[in-house]
Amino acid sequence: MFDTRFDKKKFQTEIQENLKNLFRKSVEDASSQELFQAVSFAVKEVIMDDWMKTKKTEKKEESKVVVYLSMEFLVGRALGNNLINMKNYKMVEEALDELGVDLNALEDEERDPALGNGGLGRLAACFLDSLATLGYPAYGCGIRYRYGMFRQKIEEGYQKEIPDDWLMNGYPFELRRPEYTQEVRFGGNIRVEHDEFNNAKFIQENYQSVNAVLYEIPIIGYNNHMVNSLCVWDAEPIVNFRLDSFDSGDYYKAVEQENVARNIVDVLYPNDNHYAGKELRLKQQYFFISASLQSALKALKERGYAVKEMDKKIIFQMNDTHPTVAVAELMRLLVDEEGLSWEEAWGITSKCCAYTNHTIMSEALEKWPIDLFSRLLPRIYQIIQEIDRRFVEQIHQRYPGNEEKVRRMSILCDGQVRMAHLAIAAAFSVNGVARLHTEILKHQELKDFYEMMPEKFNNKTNGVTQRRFLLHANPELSNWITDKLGTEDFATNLELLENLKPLADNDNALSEFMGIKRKNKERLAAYIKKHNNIEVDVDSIFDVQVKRLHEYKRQLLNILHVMYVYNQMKEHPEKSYYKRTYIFGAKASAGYTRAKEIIKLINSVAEVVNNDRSINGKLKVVFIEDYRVSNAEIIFAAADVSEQISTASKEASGTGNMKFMMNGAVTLGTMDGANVEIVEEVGRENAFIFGLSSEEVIHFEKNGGYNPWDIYNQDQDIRKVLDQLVDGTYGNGDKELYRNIYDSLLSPKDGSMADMYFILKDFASYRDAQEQVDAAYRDQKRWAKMALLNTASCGKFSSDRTIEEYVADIWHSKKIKVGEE
Ligand code: 475
Repeated sequence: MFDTRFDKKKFQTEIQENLKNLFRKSVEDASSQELFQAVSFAVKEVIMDDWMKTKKTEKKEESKVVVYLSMEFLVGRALGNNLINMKNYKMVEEALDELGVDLNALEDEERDPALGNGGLGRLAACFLDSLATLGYPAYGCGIRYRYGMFRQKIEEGYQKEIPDDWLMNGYPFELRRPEYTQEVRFGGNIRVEHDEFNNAKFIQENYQSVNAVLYEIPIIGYNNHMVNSLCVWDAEPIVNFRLDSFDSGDYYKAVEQENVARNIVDVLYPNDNHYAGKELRLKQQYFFISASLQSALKALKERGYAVKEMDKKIIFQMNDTHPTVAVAELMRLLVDEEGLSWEEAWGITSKCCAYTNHTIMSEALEKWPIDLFSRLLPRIYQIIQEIDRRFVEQIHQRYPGNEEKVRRMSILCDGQVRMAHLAIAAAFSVNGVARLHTEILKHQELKDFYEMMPEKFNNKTNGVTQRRFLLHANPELSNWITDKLGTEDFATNLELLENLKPLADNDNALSEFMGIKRKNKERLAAYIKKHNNIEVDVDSIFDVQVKRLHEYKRQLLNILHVMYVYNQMKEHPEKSYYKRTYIFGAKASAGYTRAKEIIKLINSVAEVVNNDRSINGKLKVVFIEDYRVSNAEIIFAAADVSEQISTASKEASGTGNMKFMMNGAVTLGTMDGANVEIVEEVGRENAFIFGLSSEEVIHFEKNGGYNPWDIYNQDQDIRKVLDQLVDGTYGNGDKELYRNIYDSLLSPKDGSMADMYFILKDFASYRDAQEQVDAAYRDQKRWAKMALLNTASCGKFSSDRTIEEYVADIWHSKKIKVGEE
């Protein structure tokens, strides 16, 4: 079904017009990039009408709006996704085909807007897609980074970071909205003045300020004409160049201001699950929060509401602690600017703010040094002091005399501002992102808070959008499902996939299903040939681990196991091994040395293994450069095995696991994060589960770990692999290259716990699970069944389900319908 409002002829003319007006060219002499621009602007033109209607309807219906505050939105390419959601992909493909243009090739011209690191940023993007699709008025608020996540190059096996100049050719879908510009102030001092009633007024003086300029990016609902906005803020100097000040000192001041402003939004910090404590990062946080809240407050008033009605009309969902200054900024706006009493303001703030926790990794906890914080945000700091004073008073009341409690729970402690504590004290809702994760929050990490305020805690298991990760990423499979179910409705109701379950006993369907997998493997093989110049066998098992590189995610366990398999092949050439292609994709944060060493190790193993003719190509290792949303789509569709092997308790949820499952890959994983729920849905017999449980891990951690030397001494295969880290096998003769990795597993030099992530402890059990994978794959029919049942059982993991839960339990907002005028 096509959207009738999209007229093919008109669309073609529009493209030609755009080419003429933008580039003075015709279709024949335009470059692919120029065509991409012309087509995107033509698509945007169609979007505009729906966008205007959405805003109108939203006002008319007096909707409560969800404001999703996030430092990251990893939206990925827009063109193809927008066409899918507008239900015009095929029509545009045809229209372009008639002009002799390939839509697929044009899609590759779009730079991924990579305004996020990994899971947290991509989740925000999936949520926006679901909100629009379900018809909920919503705004994403974030930063228009000049440089997004760096582009990764692999040189001699090492990661190189290349700046991501994603705006180089301009971004056709965004809209600059200078009329919404907000001023944001930093630094200076606070002067207190008293009015005639002796009310204190707090006046910020000697501050530096910048303008926050709004850019809107349309977020298109699926087949419903709804268009929400992703609002990203750019920073500009307030003092503009004035030629008449060219000769005076003002000129230099103007240039200086320009720099101060520009560098705020220069770059996305490339840390995933890690807090670095950089002043500029705090500046970024306050910059986009202040701009977003000021403009939300203005919009509220413009719509004719009183400030006191705010909690009926707006909800701020804070994506981790990064936007948590919102709590204090809202208090500042309500008390200092709107003249509300502290109690009134707190009543509103605590009804408007909700907080999502995404990680229990201690190195990710945001704790700002008070001196830095109070210097940059003097008034915000005062407000936090008052919030803390009142919160501590509550703790005292509840636990009289328990100073230890106060020390553990207060917001300000040991010269630091603990952002998670601020978020929990202020928010009416605190949620984890998978059932296990929420339980760990309640009973371990945030135990004190849960005990005192159990009503705030709730779980919202993550989900992913099937529009991008099934319809767009895997058109072959989507078409097949449509055919089998006799409906396309799974695009908005993923639970319908369970009707595929009977096909698990239908040989014909199974072979069709695996035929589609094979086609997708061919597509990935072509990508690998083009980018890595490695030939991979599409009849081998595609065993894939793609995600950010982090020690807790244990890419190291995976590659050590590959080293083990390779040893086995060499030692026992008589044994049979099912052909396997181990595929990795991962960016390491630029400053994360150990993660970079692991990338180098993977590439070294690839180099050795792929060039050893004696194993007859039975084993290949591929490291896909620059893993990002666009190539992820190709990778998920082609995977047989989904590696989800984090140390139990460490991966809050995982969302890649769901994208693999949707595309018929079988999970090889630990009982961690959402894996637990995936296994619950698909059945344990349709996954490969191994390793310590989260309870066991937590128990070992509390008791100072275990002794990895026992394993080294007892298991000669593991010993051999470990020795190979320091005997030059994979270091081109350099024995020191992987010494740090070796030491971290057996005897860390920095006094930390040996094998912190239980890699050796879980090795044997992982090896067994891998053998089960091998055996299961040999039985082609059994494998096909498992794969199909994974797709058929993924219904729960649509972000549509997640969003409906947020609405029902936290946001309480209402759907709108954007109709014809
Ligand atoms: C979890 N990122 C996944 C995903 O809920 C989970 C970014 C900047 C600074 C510090 N940390 C980050 C994260 O913490 C993050 O991406 N967390 C991830 O959130 C969505 O599925 O398990 O690791």
